[in-house]
Amino acid sequence: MLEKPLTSHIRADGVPLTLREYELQGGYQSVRKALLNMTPQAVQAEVKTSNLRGRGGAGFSTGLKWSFVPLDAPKPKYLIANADEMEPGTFKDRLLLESAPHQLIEGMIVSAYALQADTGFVFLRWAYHTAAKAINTAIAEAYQAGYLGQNILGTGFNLEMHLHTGAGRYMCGEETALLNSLEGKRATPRAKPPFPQVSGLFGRPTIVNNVETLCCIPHIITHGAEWFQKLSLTADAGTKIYGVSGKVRKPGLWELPMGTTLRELIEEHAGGMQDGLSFRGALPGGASTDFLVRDHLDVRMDYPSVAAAGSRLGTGTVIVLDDKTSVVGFVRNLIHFFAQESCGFCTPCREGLPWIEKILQAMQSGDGRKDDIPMLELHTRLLGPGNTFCALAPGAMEPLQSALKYFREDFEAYIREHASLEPITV
Ligand code: L3W
Repeated sequence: MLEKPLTSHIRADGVPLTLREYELQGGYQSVRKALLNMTPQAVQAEVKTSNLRGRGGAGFSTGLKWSFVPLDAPKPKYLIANADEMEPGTFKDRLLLESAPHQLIEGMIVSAYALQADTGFVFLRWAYHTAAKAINTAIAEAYQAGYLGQNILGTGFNLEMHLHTGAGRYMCGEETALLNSLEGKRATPRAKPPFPQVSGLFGRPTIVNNVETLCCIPHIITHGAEWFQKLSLTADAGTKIYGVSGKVRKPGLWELPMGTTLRELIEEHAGGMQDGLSFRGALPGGASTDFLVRDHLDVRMDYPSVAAAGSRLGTGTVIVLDDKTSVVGFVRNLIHFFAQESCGFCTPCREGLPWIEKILQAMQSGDGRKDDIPMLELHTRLLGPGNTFCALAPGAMEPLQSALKYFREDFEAYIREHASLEPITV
């Protein structure tokens, strides 16, 4: 049976399969199995048993999230694929969207059936033009084949599906900001509770799942929860599409068993560091995670193991820091991104991130002051969990606080030696 289910239908040239080609390779089997032979409750139970956790960054149990949707609530009910992939260093959903669009549509049909949702949206990052074409074509083909629309496979189940491209804001990856955006409002997050499962799009029950999460669903339903669990090396089930970027020999994406070590990812799959460089640290799951360092190379890349090492698996797409890149510049670059992408709704995030960027910029320009480090540390707390409206600013503080912990001497050297450390590549 498939060891790499999510990428098994992806051709070497990346061109997506047509619906017919996809069906010939076993595609849409799970739609037949679920709609013709299973109750929505049974589909939900299988997903819950599979231990699938959300692949967008938070790792929340998918089965548990689904269970909060009132099955008997009147329609409309919505299912949204969060395809607003903008986390720095993260490009895993892009692969699935561009090269395996029918897998996502299949996952959405089965998930919508399990939730008794009647409308699906793919909320797509604006810049993903190739993905937009692929998804539009796949949706049209699925309508034509009777997998979408009214009375699907003669079962009486109806599902309409739409592609919605965002305006290119990181904030829209946060599920409630995404909902506001989809409603035509400014993309600021909403207070939770109520969670979208109960009151989401236009106040109706709504599930927002990441693309990779939804792409696991057809395989769980076709092959079973137990099979899915066994794909993993650890208690967190399934495979994971890991990525590595930074100054490694072969940056890229690989579908591997959940729990593959950081060392295997970097040394084996990414081919190790480029000539003349050595590994200094890595952000394991996109930019809004804490650094792991050399001592952590044997950490298994699953949710609890990375958490035990003081970070988060996040999106599982690793950004590597080498010994010739300025740590201060590396972190400043990330803070610049988060400052630019702040929605401006809450003060710590709106005012704090540009302030931090200014301090780091001053350090790099040779104007660093002795009290900059305590000031940065204070800000990691002021913008930390509990002090902001959503996870954007606390996420942005993760690389900064862990850089101050592991690479403090670099910040001190900038202040001591002023600009003499420049120019260093970022
Ligand atoms: C019901 C509760 N539902 C949580 C649900 C919630 C959501 C999911 C996760 O941010 C992270 C963030 C980024 N009753 C619930 C509940 N839920 N408690 O579970 O919720 P949450 O709040 O833990 O996280 P989030 O707001 O979804 C995601 C981090 O991921 N990240 C960013 C990734 C960004 C992308 C992108 O490019 N679009 O992937 C990377 O690490 O910092 O911490 O559905 O409703 N009691």
